[in-house]
Amino acid sequence: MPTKPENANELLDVSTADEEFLNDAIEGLSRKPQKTISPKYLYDKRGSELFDDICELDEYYPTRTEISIMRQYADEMAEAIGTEALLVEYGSGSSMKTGTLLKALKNLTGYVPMDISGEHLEEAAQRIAADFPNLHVYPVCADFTQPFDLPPVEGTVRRRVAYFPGSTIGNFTKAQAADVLKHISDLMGSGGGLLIGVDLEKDPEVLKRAYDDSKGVTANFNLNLLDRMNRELDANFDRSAFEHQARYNHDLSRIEMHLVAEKPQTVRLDDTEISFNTGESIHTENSHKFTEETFAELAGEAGFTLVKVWKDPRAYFSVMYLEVA
Ligand code: AVJ
Repeated sequence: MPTKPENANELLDVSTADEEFLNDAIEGLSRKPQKTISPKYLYDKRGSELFDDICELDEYYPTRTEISIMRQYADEMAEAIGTEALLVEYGSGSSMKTGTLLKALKNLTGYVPMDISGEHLEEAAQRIAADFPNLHVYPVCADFTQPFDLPPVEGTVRRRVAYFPGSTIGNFTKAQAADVLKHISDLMGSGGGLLIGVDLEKDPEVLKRAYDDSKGVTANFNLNLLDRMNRELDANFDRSAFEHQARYNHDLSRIEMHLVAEKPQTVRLDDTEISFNTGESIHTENSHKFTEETFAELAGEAGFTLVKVWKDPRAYFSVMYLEVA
């Protein structure tokens, strides 16, 4: 790891992972009729690496489409955000999208990358600090589904703006998303902003290919959760007895990822036994898709007003700018 640039501040770690992981896993896998587990547990170091691989896949259009929108409209976004802003990124900023936005923003007061994966965050924060030597970087390791405080920053902050790329908001149920958006609007405060990536509704066949790619990278990303529970929770999942599935739920406009048991089996988690019938699944992730109207309505409940929307020519993906009244 290169020497740490002096404009990269110490990582603030407020996450309480291990015992929480075990309790959440036992609680979720004991649920009837549908076993579930939070998608946040997909993102250990291996999971984050596999997700980076997913972003390179032909079938997985969101990342490259969002990057093309950022490249085309970053100046307009910077115009909407204005000067002397504090940019708080929900996610560690490892993506090119962040660099494109940081280049366009006019005399940004500071940048706060925030992620649940401390290792991933530290690397990304130091890279950003090296690429933008005049930018104060304040990495925060936190779980953004819970309220958290921002670190003290140097300089004048005229406006706090949250940056939430990747349509990660789509991973939450509507109720959870409304809570997260409320946390964001509370933290950004009156006059604050939100620049967010929102994946749009489209042909379910396109979506199923994007979440079940021909190379099996997404399958590995999903199955990695079983490896992680074996590694960190001393479980004894037989990965080869589970199959990855991506299902489109029309009523809820979402893709659902499942790990389906291919035979009856019993798995041990600590001193708890979890049994699976053939075909029974663990629901591991949702990816909700929106229209401008459905997202504006959801964000409106959290106090946001839609200001501007940028889309790609196929209207596959959008980046929206909203403000807190
Ligand atoms: C990072 C949450 C936006 O839901 O599209 C990619 C994660 N899951 N392939 C998404 C993901 C399967 C991705 N997000």
